[in-house]
Amino acid sequence: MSTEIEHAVRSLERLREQSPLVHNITNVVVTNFTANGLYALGASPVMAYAKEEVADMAKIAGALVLNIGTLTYDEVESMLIAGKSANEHGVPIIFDPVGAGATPYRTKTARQIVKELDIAIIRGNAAEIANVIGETWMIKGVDAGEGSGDPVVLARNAAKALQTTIVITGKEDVITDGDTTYIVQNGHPILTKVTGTGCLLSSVVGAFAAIEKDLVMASLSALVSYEVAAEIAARKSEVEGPGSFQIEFLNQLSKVSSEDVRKLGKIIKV
Ligand code: ATP
Ligand code: TZP
Ligand code: MG
Ligand code: MG
Repeated sequence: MSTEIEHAVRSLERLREQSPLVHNITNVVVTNFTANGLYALGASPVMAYAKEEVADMAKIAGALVLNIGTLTYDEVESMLIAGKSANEHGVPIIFDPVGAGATPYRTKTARQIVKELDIAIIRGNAAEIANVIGETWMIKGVDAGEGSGDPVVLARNAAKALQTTIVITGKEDVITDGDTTYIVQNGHPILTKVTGTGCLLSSVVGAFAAIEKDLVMASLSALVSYEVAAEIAARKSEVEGPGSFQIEFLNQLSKVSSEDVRKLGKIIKV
């Protein structure tokens, strides 16, 4: 796997050199954490929601991230306007279908977004991805519930059905465009105790997609860098729980090095 790890290392270095602008239309829970996480890693975040400006912001961004965590009618309208502008200007769209399957409105909206826009990458937990493509998988609010399916099969089905790159996260993560598939084995369980670690990851995937045209490799580079940073943060002796982890994780996103990624990155091609 050293070729892929070297690719991830180069992408991380390029991201820090280029500091791409990432336009986020995200939820009210994670807005500040997302902006700080993108800054820490080396990207430039902007949050812009007004329908009067989203088309203009999306077209100058390196990536557009749409996240339906606390969706409202007006926000969905802005997402569609921003998304159409991004598509017209060749800006990759990353979609996080937070809570798809939890309520009929979320499910309907997630399906509307993937139908009306050309989405580059969808990142979610297994339940969210299953519900976007009409498969059943239990979901509890915004958290993945127990599912009996195989995430690799689910991810490949979703990639083929939606013609996009799919990233399903959990204890292990699956990345696929339907043909090429990787599993990432990094991360730490404490990530599930801090809200927004999935949402921030979707925006980090956006930052990598802004500087890397191969969407599978962009996703792989994002996940390995992010999860190695999380592992290092979790190991620090002063991290006693989710509160200090959240702060230390931001520190480590800014510090995670090529050597760390080489030493700790764990990926498998399947
Ligand atoms: P959920 O709401 O179901 O937690 P999410 O959108 O918050 O979903 P996660 O699947 O929790 O997203 O993924 C966020 C990050 O946490 C990813 O980098 C993922 O690899 C990591 N992660 C999640 N669960 C674990 C785990 N048990 N062990 C290690 N890393 C994990
Ligand atoms: N409720 C609506 S959005 C949100 C919550 C708790 C944040 C979800 O963040 P993540 O990254 O999916 O855990
Ligand atoms: Mg979570
Ligand atoms: Mg989520």
